[in-house]
Amino acid sequence: MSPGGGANSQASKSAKSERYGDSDFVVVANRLPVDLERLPDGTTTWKRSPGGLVTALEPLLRRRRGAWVGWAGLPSDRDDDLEVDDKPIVQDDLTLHQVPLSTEDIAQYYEGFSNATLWPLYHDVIVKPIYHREWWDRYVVVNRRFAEAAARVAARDGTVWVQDYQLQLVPQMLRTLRPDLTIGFFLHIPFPPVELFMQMPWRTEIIEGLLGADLVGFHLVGGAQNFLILSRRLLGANTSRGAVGVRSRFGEVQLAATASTAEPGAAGRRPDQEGRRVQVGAFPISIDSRELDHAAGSRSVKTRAREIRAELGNPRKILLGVDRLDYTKGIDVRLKALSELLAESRVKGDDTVLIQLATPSRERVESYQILRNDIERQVGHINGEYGEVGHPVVHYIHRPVPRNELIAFFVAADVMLVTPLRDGMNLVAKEYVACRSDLGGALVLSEFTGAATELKQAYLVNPHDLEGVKDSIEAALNQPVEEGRRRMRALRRQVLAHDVDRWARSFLDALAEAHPRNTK
Ligand code: GDG
Repeated sequence: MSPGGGANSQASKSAKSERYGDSDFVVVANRLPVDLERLPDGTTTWKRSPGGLVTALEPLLRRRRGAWVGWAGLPSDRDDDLEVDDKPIVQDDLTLHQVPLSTEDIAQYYEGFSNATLWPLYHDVIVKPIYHREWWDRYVVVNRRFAEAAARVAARDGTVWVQDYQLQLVPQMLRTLRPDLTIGFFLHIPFPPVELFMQMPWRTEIIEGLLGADLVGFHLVGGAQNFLILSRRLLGANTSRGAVGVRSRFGEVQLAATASTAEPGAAGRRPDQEGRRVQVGAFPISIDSRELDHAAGSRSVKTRAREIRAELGNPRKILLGVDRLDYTKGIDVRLKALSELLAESRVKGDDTVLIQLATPSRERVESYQILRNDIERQVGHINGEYGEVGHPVVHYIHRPVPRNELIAFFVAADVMLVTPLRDGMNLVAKEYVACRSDLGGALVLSEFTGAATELKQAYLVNPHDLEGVKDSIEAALNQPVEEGRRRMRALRRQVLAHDVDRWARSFLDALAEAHPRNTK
């Protein structure tokens, strides 16, 4: 075991690279699929936090002696106590390896570089990215800690799948430690246009970090395309690409013998990287559609959906928004649109309500605090102008709701509002569709979500065009029943056929093919 960075990290590296773990398949993500929670008496307990990713990967993890490497969600007790524990936690047959983060790591690697630098930069600079050298340094240190943990866990010639923007340096670091591994990387958020990415002071290091993988996956072809251009421009790599519209295996980067592919901080060229080929693909993520379809059809959910409508005073129409409270999600856009529709009497406050579920998110990051104030001011304004005592127009809930309650909201809602300014995919849009086996409801969906490329029969809107958003909300509220059914039928065909299992399989199949061992 060794600390995540610092002087003895290099020395311990070579020793580590000789050790193999016993997991043939390893997922590396910032968070584990369980949360460590502190109880009032000071002790801790594990709470399962099932997301789409773990649902999709669980069968694979079980079949292939799999393991998950990630942070458990609580800061480690002491900043000097950052040893990665060799003893895994086994939870419901899942083998979990904890990567500890200190309070400083959380402030600089997670809240800082991940969520105040990368997140805004990759989402079209909706807020200004902050570039701090200390944050970057900590990002490198923590990425190395994750890479070392994965290197220890993975079996000889195993497969490691690294997830998301917090861990973009891991593929390269892991390849240095364990050249025998097949390494995949998937980015869950958009990969930005070249002009924006070029702002990043550590742009070359990030591209090099990603190119340590055998396969780099994005939601959309556009992201894959941006990545190919940057690999060429920043590293002089040769690139070739498939036809636009091809879903996976979009293109290829060949690392030229002359390009420097040194690990950040390491000196000299890396001969083992020369001439390597890296596959680049588009793999739009999805949801467990059948499970949701089934849950939404249950008697208890249907009853709860009717209760929700009754509790709201049986309004003619229910609008719904479900988002993490994030400035990318365009919650302000839909509130402004609703406010103007009410002012113009195109929507009546006495027969229409909006439920906005806004899960708390990144509350220590300043831009999120500003956003929360802004959203709550808008909600107050609408209710003050158009609500009545006991009948607010906007029902705003700033806490997570249980999964089954969320499904009941989806079933109850006449119009689902998904209006992000930028979103890698947006699973909420797909979840709403999966829940509507009654073919009821309507989806208003921003063109700036990944989901819009698949959900073409939604009411697609440009969130920057307020009049357009208003017109679409009005059209969705007043859609003829037959038109609504026709649209929903087509949307459901797409979402049910392309589920998260298909996504995971297509990525892992492409990854298996991408490794040179399998293509020679
Ligand atoms: C990132 C990318 C990409 C929300 N509120 C509650 C709740 N949720 C669930 C939703 C959905 C998930 O959280 C949110 O997923 P999204 O895809 O909408 O958004 P991000 O969190 O930003 O996810 C995104 C995704 O990664 C996957 O690649 O699609 O573009 O930004 O599943 O249902 N769940 C419960 N209570 C809530 O109050 N139970």
